[in-house]
Amino acid sequence: MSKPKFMNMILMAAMTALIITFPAGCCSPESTVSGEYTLKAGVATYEIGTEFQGKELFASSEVTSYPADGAFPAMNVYKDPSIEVRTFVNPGEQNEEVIFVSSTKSGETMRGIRISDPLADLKAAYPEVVFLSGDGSWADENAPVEYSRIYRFYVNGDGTNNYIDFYTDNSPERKIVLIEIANGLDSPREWNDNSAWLGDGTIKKEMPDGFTTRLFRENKDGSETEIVIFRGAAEGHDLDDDGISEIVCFERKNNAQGIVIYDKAEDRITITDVNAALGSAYSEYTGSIGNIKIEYSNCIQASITKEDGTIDNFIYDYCDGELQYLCTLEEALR
Ligand SMILES: [Ca+2]
Repeated sequence: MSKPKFMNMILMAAMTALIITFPAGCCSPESTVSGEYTLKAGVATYEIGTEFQGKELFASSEVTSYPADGAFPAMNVYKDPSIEVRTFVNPGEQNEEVIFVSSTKSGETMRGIRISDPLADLKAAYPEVVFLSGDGSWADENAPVEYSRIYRFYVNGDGTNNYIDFYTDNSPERKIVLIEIANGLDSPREWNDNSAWLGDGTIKKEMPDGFTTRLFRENKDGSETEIVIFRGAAEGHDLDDDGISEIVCFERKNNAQGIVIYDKAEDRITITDVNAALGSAYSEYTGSIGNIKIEYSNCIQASITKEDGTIDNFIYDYCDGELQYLCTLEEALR
């Protein structure tokens, strides 16, 4: 996924939500501004929520204007080789308010973090920073920046949804390749608190190359303990409906897929390898099957080869490391 598309998706989502939530003429939902949401770039300083002062700096650079749309104010996007700034043009006035600043070259935050700084320096300067995503962008010729991880910083209790995202590369030091500071509009901070798989906020997922999934534990001292690495993807699903997501891994082995479920029992991680447990050659999470009946859409399907070479497809319920037979796949389909 290329970077511009990704940000457009965020902005489009934000635009839609803003129209619903804020009445016309009100385009600055937060009332307080923290000096933390500031990027210094060369001689200029850009702070989220303040009036845009950089027009002359961008005079010879690319400026793209977007007209107002409903309650969503007009937007200008200023780009030069080292920085990008987006502004809202406040309705009824001609001043522009900074809502987004990013840099891949010369930007520096208020706590002195710059492009190329290693993750260790980021964590030292921003102890509050959290691992947001390890599903990066790789080797896409359209992507201006390739990154591996995103770490997010919020100022505690400042009443805004503003944030700073630090994108790192995949080198051992995890050097910062992009710093992005934005008005989060009305996307709540809680949206980013959805990764507590197994009810454990220290368990994280990343795909270091886009094909391989790595589950790891982020320790208090900033170090990481690897749980597993495998070819394939992982998703969180609450298979036993107790309000806590298990980790459903879609492992690719010998051109076949096997579901492996990570669960927690008495503070220990338990592992259920469906193909090994059932003797199946292929297994699938039923939520991935388009025409499954809703009552079977959070189960496991396994394909078991019989002695005569034909295949039986069965549906199983998962709970506490056990797979319980429910019905055939045929019966579970609409
Ligand atoms: Ca559960």
